[in-house]
Amino acid sequence: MNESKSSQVIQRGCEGCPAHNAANLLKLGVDMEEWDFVVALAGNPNTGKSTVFNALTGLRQHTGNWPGKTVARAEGGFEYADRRYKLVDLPGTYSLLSTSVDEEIARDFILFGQPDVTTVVVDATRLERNLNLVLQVMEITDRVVICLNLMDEAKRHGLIVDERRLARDLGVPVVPSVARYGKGLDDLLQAINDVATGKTQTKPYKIQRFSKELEEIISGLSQKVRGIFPTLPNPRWVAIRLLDGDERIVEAFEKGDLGELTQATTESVDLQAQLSEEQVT
Ligand SMILES: Nc1nc2c(ncn2[C@@H]2O[C@H](COP(=O)(O)OP(=O)(O)O)[C@@H](O)[C@H]2O)c(=O)[nH]1
Ligand SMILES: [Mg+2]
Repeated sequence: MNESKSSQVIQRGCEGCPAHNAANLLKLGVDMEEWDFVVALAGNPNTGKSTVFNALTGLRQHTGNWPGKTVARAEGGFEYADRRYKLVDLPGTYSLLSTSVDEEIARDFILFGQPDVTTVVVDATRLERNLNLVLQVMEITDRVVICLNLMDEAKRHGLIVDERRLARDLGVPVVPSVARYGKGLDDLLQAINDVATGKTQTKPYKIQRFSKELEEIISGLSQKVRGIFPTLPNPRWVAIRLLDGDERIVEAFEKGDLGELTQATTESVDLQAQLSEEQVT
């Protein structure tokens, strides 16, 4: 796998400083007052996400709904290496392309909340299908840890997964686990802590590489997006979604949702109109 140079889109603050956006998280229903770091749990349905969540948080959890949605949310907390971690269970999804409310919730949380770590729980027996989501998450954030779960099932089926090779190819930590029996979860905590604190610097493989012409257009549009929304963590990703005609992102632009979530500059309205025209033509 080749690394795409042009896709280093997330800027880190100081090493070891939290990366999350506390103001956006509050709008997304997560109050970070009592916590040092926030970890999002993503994954396809039935990969053991809830099992991991329960194992890590024990009884320190509560459930509610996502703000403005009828989708249930579980959140909880744990402490590790003297740091207080908030863990948020995202809806189980196969993709982040926002074709459903679940996907929209998961995507908005990662995009706007900028969690310190996004842990993607994957099913080791269905790696190919699961990697689709992993690659999409890695387009939005660098701060990813893979929990390679159901390793007992993989073994039972005679599947050998080379987790070291996978970690090298993906450019992020991969931790094998059998969440049902609590196996591998200490290593998972360590990996999460290392990414949260900046001890591990990830270098996620980016799948999206385009022709020179298209790269130039993306780069120009990203700069405009950045100009309008200086605090947006990933203008390149937003530019690609705009060019792709992603309805949710286009709508967010038009309605100014993106602005609200990311503190747009005051002259944004005209440029927003200009941008949405540009992406249609
Ligand atoms: N064999 C095995 N089963 C697991 C493992 N992790 C979770 N499960 C089981 O897989 C099923 C789905 O787990 P759940 O946590 O609800 O998945 P979610 O849909 O991703 O939240 C449950 O019956 C779990 O007990 C594992 O590592 N090995
Ligand atoms: Mg679940």
